[in-house]
Amino acid sequence: MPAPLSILNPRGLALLGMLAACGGGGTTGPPAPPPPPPPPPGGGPTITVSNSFFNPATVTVTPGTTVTFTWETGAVDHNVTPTGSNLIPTSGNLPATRNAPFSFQANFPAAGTFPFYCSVHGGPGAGMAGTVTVQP
Ligand SMILES: [Cu+2]
Repeated sequence: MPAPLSILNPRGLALLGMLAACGGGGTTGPPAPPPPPPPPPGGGPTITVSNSFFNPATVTVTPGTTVTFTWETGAVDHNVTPTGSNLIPTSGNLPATRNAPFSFQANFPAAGTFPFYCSVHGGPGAGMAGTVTVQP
């Protein structure tokens, strides 16, 4: 007389274990949202160079911040001239006028006040002028 087939033989237990393992690994949720766009280099603000003003004209940042000056589309004949002896770090001075598209970055490693103007459309503290204030 043959032995009855047992449902609890070792092979059957292994099969049950495999079925259980398949239950929890699925990825059925909605796809993850796309990551946010990266911050600008240096993490600092952008000053837009327009016809004929800086926007914003004044920014306040902490030491180590990089400020980006970006010529707005259509902006022509502008420069960034430091007022007095407080040269804008990194770039120092941009005496030559530039037309869009143009952009440059200046890092401000230390506290201070850095006024600037466009020598074509402004003067020290007047017209097309602005200030970067760096304070801890
Ligand atoms: Cu200008």
